[in-house]
Amino acid sequence: MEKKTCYITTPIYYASGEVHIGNSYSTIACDALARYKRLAGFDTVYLTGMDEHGQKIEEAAKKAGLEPQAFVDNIADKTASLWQELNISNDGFIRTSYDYHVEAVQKLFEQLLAQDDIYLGEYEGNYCVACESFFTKTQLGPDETCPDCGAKTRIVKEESYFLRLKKYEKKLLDYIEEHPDFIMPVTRRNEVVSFIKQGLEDLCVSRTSYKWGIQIPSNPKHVIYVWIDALANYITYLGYNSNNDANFKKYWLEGDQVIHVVGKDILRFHAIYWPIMLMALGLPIKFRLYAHGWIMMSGGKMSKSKGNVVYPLTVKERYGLDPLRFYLCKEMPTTEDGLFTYERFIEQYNVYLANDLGNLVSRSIAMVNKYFGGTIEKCASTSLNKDANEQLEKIISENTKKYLDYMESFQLQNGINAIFEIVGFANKYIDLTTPWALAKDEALKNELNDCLYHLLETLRLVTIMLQPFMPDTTNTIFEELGVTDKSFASLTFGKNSKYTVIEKPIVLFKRLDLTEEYKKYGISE
Ligand code: ME8
Repeated sequence: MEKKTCYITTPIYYASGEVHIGNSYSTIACDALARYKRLAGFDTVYLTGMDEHGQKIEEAAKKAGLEPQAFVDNIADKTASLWQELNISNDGFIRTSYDYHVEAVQKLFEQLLAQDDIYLGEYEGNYCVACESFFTKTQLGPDETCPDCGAKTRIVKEESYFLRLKKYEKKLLDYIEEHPDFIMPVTRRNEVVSFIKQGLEDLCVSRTSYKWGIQIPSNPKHVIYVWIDALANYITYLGYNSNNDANFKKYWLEGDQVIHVVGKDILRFHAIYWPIMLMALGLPIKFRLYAHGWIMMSGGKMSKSKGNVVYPLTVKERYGLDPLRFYLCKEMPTTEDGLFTYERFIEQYNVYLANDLGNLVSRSIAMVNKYFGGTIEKCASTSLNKDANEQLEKIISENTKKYLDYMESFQLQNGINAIFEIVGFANKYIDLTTPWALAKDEALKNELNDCLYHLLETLRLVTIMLQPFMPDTTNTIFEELGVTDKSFASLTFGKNSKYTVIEKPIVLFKRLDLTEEYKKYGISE
């Protein structure tokens, strides 16, 4: 049977800033989702990339004394290698300055123009002459002054192209109503619905005030508004409007799942402009949108001016990559913002990774070595351990199901919590069955075997489920357990009948001492 397809995308990152742990979240979270989907048997394509056009980038390049292309080349290289350092398993890395993307966007713009979904009109707004920029009413300072330089703005009219949003307002609302899972979580969906219900204005989709963008072929003094350009990446990458659109057919038109993951700040673009663009192009909307919250610092938003920016490689160098990936996925709830402080990071690291998981691995392996010379086989369940075994197996089967359900709907925090329900109980199982006491009585060899087999099976299942979050650590645990089948097909208790474990497991997570860390790094956040 052909595998089902799944196409997962992150937003494409602006080529003007640096990736900090806050905005690294979208990519790390999507990576966990993509790894999960592959394990769940989907033919998965995971796309990320760079959003390289627009005035902001043109200005940043000028400041750096570079041509815009050279400027973005540099940032794209750095970002792509950062994703490698963070073990991101993306299949594609699109850049909006790539020729194939530019050509495909030009074609779609001209199509929308020809069919009158885009029309030439006049943009009227508050303009700052010194800054050569338009500002919306909400951006303006007191007395309609420029928010950047403080000068008085004036009302200026400029020729511009507009995308008809109003025309599609009702159709979009109907679509949202008929597809309750289109925008998740529900709170974000409600935000979108109430925004649309206030009435949509046609969207200005061209600019003449800067050059670094995709030109409109039929009127080259205009460049295409950066969001039209950027949103289209999701289909141009697949070959839409090119002479090889096999992937577009396979993963979009005939695809089983298309998932866009975005931060809450760019919800509206993805939940309104993008589906309307697709409707106007006569394409199926196809995607499901998951909007996540933000990673905040204890003092609020991360920003250079506050001096509270934390970079992922700093955390990786100090504490390893997997703990960072784990922390971010575990800390971000489905509907709210998440928090990053070193204090909390260290606390979570100690509780979940060093204590709960790390100890379970090392204790279990040590006992198999000590009592069975490193090899253990499946045996019949014994009456002495009956209650504990039943409880453990019940917790495993309930939480495995929960994990699969949560992961399917991008609830990563809940997914991790389900795994750690199992880990937590497995540690308790050791106290309930007291293997060290069983070991004292040769007549209880079977009971001891039964207990340790239960522990190793539990660890195997936990490790399979943790793979999307901690790919390196889980590989190490698999090696230590001597397990080669890492697939979801083996995600059932009792599937593995024999273990030969490593003699000396490494310490996966060394306990951290907050005071020591303060001393070393002077961490203030
Ligand atoms: O928005 N916590 O790019 P971007 C969590 N180019 N997520 C955060 C965050 C934080 N503190 N700060 C930013 C763009 N993000 C556009 C996208 S797509 C067609 C064009 C998230 O580089 C943000 O919400 O500003 C987005 O999902 C991602 O980082 C990239 O943001």
